[in-house]
Amino acid sequence: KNGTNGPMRVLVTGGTGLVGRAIEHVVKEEGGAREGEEWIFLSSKDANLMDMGETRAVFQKHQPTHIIHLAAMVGGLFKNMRANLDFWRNNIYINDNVLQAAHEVDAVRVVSCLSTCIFPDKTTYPIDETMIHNGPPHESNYGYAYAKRMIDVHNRCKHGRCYTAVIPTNVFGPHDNFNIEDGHVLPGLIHKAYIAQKEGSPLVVWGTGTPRRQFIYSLDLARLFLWVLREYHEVDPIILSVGEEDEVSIKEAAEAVVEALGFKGQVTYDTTKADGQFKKTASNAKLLRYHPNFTFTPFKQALKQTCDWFVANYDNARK
Ligand code: NAP
Ligand code: GFB
Repeated sequence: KNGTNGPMRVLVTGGTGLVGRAIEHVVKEEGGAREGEEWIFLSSKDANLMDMGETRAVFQKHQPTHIIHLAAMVGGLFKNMRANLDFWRNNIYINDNVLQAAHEVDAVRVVSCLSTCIFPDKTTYPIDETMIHNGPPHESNYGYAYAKRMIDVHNRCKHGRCYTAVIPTNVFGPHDNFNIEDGHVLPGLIHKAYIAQKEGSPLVVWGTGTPRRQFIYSLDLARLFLWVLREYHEVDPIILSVGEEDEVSIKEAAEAVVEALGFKGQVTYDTTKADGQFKKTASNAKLLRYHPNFTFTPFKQALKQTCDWFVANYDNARK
C-alpha cells in the first residue's frame, strides 16, 4: 500500500482547473500514466476542501498513495486586490486540511503548488528557491502569498515522508478561467480581444503595459508535474518556469494575443488600472540542472493553441 513498490494511486485536488485539466490530458492522452496506476481528479463537488470532515472523507474513500495538491482559491491581480482576506483564510483551510488528511492516510508523497508571486517584493534578481521567506510579498496578493508560504513551512515540519512543492510562474492554457474581472492577464486579454473583435471596439489593456512576466503553458507545466512526482525527492521547492530570457512585458503579451487571435482593431492602455508587481523574474536553473533536456512549447504556439481552444469552446469556457 505504501506506494513505493506497490501501484500508485494518485489523487489530484483541483483536478478540474487550468492546471488539473492539463495534467488529466497528459495522463490520459499522452501516456503520462504507467501500468497499474490509478489517477483520480477531484472537483469541489467531490469535497469542499475548506471543510475537514469532507476532506477526510474523500481521502478515506480513495486511500491515495500520492497527492498532487492544486486546489486553491485562485485569481489574477485584481481579484487578489479585492479579496485579500478570503485568499488568506480559504487557502489556509484548504492547505492544512489536505496536508493533514494526507498525513492520516500515510501518503507516500504530496506535491503542492506555490507561485512565483509569493516571493519577497524587495529582492535581488533572478529570484531562486532559497528566497521564499526573505521578506514580505507584494501587498497586492499578501494573503494568498502567505497562505502558500505556509505549505512550505508545513512540509519542513513534516518528518518521515517527503512532502514537497513546485513553484510555477504565471500559467495559461485551455480550460483557464477567462473571467475578465477575476482571471489572469492572458485569459483576460484573450476574452477582451474576442469581444472587441466582434464589437469593432478597441482592446483595452489594463495598466501601463510595462510590468514583466514569465508565462508557462499549462501542458508544459503538467509534463513537469509528472516528472516531479516521479523523479524529484527533496522537501525544498523547485521553480517550474521558462527562463529569465523568456520574460516579456505585458505590452508584448498583449501584442502576442492580438497576433494569435488575428485581432484587427485598436489597442489602448487604461493607466488608471493597477500594474501590480513590476516583475518577479525567476531562475529555472535548478529545473534545468535536474531535467536538462526538457523543452518548452514556444510561447506564440502555446498562445495560438489557447486562443483556438477558447474560440472553439466559447460557450462552455469559464468566463
Ligand atoms: P483554477 O483553474 O482556478 O482551479 C482551481 C481548482 O481548485 C478547481 O478544480 C476548483 O474546483 C478547486 N477548488 C477551489 N476551491 C476549492 C474548494 N474549496 N474545495 C475543493 N476544490 C476547490 O486554478 P489553477 O490556475 O488551475 O491553479 C491550480 C494551482 O496552481 C493552484 O494551487 C494555484 O495557486 C497554482 N498556480 C496557478 C497559477 C496561474 O497562473 N494560474 C500560477 C502559479 C500557481 P472547481 O472546479 O470545482 O471550482
Ligand atoms: O495575471 P495577472 O492578473 O496577475 O497580471 P499577476 C496582472 C498584470 O497584467 C498587471 C496587467 O500588470 C495588469 O495591469 N493587465 C493588463 C491585466 N490587462 C489585464 C487584464 O485584462 N487582466 C488582468 N488580470 N491583468 C498574480 C497574483 O499576479 O499572479 C496571483 O496576484 C497569482 O496571486 C498569479 O499568483 C500567478 O501576475 O500580476
